[in-house]
Amino acid sequence: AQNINGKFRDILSFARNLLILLGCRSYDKVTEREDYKKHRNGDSMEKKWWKESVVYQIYPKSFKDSNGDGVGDIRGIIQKLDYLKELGVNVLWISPMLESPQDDNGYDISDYRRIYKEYGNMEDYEELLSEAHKRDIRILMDLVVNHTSDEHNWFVESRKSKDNPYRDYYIWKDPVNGKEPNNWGGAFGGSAWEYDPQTQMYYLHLFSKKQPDLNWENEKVRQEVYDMMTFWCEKGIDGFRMDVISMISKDQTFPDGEMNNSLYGDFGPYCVHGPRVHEFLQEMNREVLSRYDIMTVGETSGVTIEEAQKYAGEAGKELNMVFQFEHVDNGSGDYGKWTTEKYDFKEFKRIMIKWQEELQGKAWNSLFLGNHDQPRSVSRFGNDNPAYRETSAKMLATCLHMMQGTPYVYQGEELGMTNVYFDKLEDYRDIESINFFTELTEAGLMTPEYMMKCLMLRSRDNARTPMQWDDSAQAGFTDGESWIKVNPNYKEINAAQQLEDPNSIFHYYQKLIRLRKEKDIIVYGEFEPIYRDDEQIFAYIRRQKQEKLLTVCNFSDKNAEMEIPEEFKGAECLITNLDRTVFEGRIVLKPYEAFVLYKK
Ligand code: TEU
Ligand code: CA
Repeated sequence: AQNINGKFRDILSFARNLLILLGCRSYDKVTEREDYKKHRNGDSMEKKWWKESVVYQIYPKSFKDSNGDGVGDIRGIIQKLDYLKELGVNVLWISPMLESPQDDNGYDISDYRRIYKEYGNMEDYEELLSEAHKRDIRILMDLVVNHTSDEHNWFVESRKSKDNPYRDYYIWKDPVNGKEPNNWGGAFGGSAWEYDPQTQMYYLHLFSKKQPDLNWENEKVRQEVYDMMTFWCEKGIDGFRMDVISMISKDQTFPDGEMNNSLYGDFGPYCVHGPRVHEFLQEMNREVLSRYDIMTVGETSGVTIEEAQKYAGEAGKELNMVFQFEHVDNGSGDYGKWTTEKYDFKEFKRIMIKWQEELQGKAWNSLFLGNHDQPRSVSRFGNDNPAYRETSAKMLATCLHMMQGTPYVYQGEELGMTNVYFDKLEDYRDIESINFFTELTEAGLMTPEYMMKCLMLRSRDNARTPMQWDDSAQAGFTDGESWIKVNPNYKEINAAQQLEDPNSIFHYYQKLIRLRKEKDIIVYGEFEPIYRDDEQIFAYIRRQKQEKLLTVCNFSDKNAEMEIPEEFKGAECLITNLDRTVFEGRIVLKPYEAFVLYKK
């Protein structure tokens, strides 16, 4: 069967090349393809559409509900494509919309070729693709192939018997001394092993017990994944965001992990950047990715600079880029993210500079401060006190969008949406938050009061409250009962109000995105930090031939003094979040002040 599939893909690829040669595909597709091949063959830091892009992440459940059932859906996204076009983004990463029991809001897929019924159907998805493409907006699918749902047919079969043909699609182990095969803890609390009485064995699930890990050692599993990816590429999707792709290869000895303060052992050293991960991704590239001019970004929690150069090296043998998480994992405590510790600005700056300096010319950066797993960026890294919220949100955007790499805007970040700070457990929906509240308080490791404070600051639900479209009931997200409460500040913070206000955060993002399109230096310029050890200011210069760009950001709620470098005398101010007019000599920055100077 594998052989036939491989042959099928070869025929497909030959036919597509023939069509291109016969000019049946538009010219730009051909150039992109040639262009892409050049990149794939490891040419230098060449120009690529995905390097010049700005990506907008949509969490479909919370974006826009079109049929009043309180859950976002595909038709709701279609309704908002013009809003996204207005913002200026040109790629959408949409969190999973495939069939799922929603144990982890869609990151538990039970059918890779069917749209989740509450989001719509295949026709809706095809209409979304064509409507987006009409607006020159590309769409990335969220590829979740480290695990499936336990309701996927493969797992339903696999758990039936030890000799079922699907048994080895998953990772099954015998009990050891009547207990779990090792001490690994799951990322959502509890053991990473679930006992299945039907065959009296344990299966591995690094996430929830309804998310059994696929066995990537099994070539049949890999073939199934490549066939499914080809199916979606043939439908015209423009790429993949790859969920926890750094975890697909496990150390086959499955040894116990370090306890480091928690109730279970750490699986990280044995499941992240495992022994065959690059072999598998190079195979995926040969079998699927290299046959299409698509964009790929790997979610590689725990990635280092060295690993990133393998996953996303300019040679293009694996992926185009990866997400690193050092900057958002900064400030973790004994129980990981469950702490009330504020992040450390100097450490944040050191990490961001490291990734800029050590990847440039070797691999491509993804730039983000927020996503569906992180607290709202203005609450975490800025200041959501009404006096500073807008200025600090614009400052954070300036700092991120003037760097080298592809910027990612998380839905609502362009409005300066804030954490919701739910103070009742029943308002939470996220499996990770609810499981850890129970686990850490029942084990007596945290008081319920302290853990509630941690949830209010760090729960993923802070990023999952409905998008705030206007000041009507439920923020214009739904005219039904929303699956999760709307943030009460929607009356002050919403898209309608900001579209009317030329000085809104929305229009500031729109200008930053436009600058990236207009000025090559923002995409391809060399990165050079200045004020490296300053405790308040994050400043850096971008250089390209005789052009230069200076970005200055005051990350503090205090004034900050600095000297504008002489070489920027007479420079043009491209954008600023306050009303400064003098950009020379010694200046005093106001709290959260940011600006960008440009000189040819
Ligand atoms: O997240 C992987 C991951 O590491 C998460 O545990 C995340 O970093 C953590 O929750 C932050 O506290 C991916 C998806 O982005 C996430 O939504 C899924 O829950 C997870 O994989 C399992 O698919
Ligand atoms: Ca709906």
